[in-house]
Amino acid sequence: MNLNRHSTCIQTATFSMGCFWGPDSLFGHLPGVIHTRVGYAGGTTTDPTYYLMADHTETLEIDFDPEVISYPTILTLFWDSHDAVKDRTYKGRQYLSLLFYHDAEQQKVAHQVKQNWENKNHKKIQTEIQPYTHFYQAEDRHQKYFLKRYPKAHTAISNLFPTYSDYIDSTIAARLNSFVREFVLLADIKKELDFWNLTKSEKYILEDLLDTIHW
Ligand code: MHO
Repeated sequence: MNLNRHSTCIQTATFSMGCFWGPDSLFGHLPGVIHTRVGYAGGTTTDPTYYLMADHTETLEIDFDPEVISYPTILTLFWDSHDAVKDRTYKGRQYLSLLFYHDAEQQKVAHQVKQNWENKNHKKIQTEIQPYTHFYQAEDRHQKYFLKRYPKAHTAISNLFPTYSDYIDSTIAARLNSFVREFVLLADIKKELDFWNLTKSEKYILEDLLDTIHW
């Protein structure tokens, strides 16, 4: 099954704002956000891991449909949801505030939204805004981290997918990883399913599962 929200035009946003578990669940519930993944970016070493992160930073990457959610909306939530004003070097570069733009348009918008945020809040943002070069996906245990605290749900949903990485990459896993942190109601996820590219039977199977899982 391809239980993903459908879109013909997908863009990617990549940013760092502290421990990546939290932003994964915060951004995962937003209609228009199709995939989320956590990883490492911004450093100079190749193939970093959690224990060998070197000068990389914990980073969230999301694929989104700009017709449903705009890049400025994403960036406003980014700056509203972490402290980008204070010095964040207490753990080297692990928890820095970073923003990686994917093209000239994102670069322009990033500086505009930053300026607006500073004017509104009368504070100076320290976020490093830099061109995207590479994102290294983190180990499976860090993906959809909070959802994994519900092993029955985790197993039931993952069984719908051909591979584990299809499940980790799915819109439904992103939404449920938000739901368990109370960023979204199950009822709202169910309503949203009408806008996904599901067949009748896929929708039925998913709704039935959401109704019967004991959270
Ligand atoms: N070690 C911290 C943060 C983990 S995060 C993936 C904790 O256990 O909360 O950096």
